[in-house]
Amino acid sequence: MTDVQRSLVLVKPDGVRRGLSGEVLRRIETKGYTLAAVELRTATAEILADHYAEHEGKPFYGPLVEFMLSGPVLAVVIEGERCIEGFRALAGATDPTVALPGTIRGDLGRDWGLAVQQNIVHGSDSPESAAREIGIWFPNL
Ligand code: RTP
Ligand code: MG
Repeated sequence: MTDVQRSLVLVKPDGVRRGLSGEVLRRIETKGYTLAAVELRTATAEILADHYAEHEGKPFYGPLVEFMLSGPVLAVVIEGERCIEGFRALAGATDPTVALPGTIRGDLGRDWGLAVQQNIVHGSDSPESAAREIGIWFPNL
């Protein structure tokens, strides 16, 4: 049964700073997903309050928002059959130290001893999250 999805991917400020935007896009495209939108932009406190509403109140929330404001992000909408789950598999585990080799976080990330896990990418975790997050970052899409 066909289940074409869209997912919101962000190359986070650490990924953009380290010049990994192209590498992330390459992995998305070689997996076979298509790019529906790509835009380099700087987040705002308002956007992040919406985007990370589920994490408000957690100990890492403040450092996470500060990190996400520390430089531009590459906001991307990808499209393809089961791409939400598929991109999460490409990204690997949240903690880059234990993310499996072969994944974006496992191959390209590590612990830098900083206040929050800097793990290169974000990917929507469900169809509901994807619709909500695409609406936040690309309201005209
Ligand atoms: P993402 O939302 O970025 O795709 O990552 P995720 O689903 O794997 O992780 P999530 O639980 O949604 O957490 C969002 C982001 O917050 C930072 N984080 N740091 N204990 C920590 O230091 C910690 N826990 C979460 C990470 O940047 C994580 O991706
Ligand atoms: Mg998440």
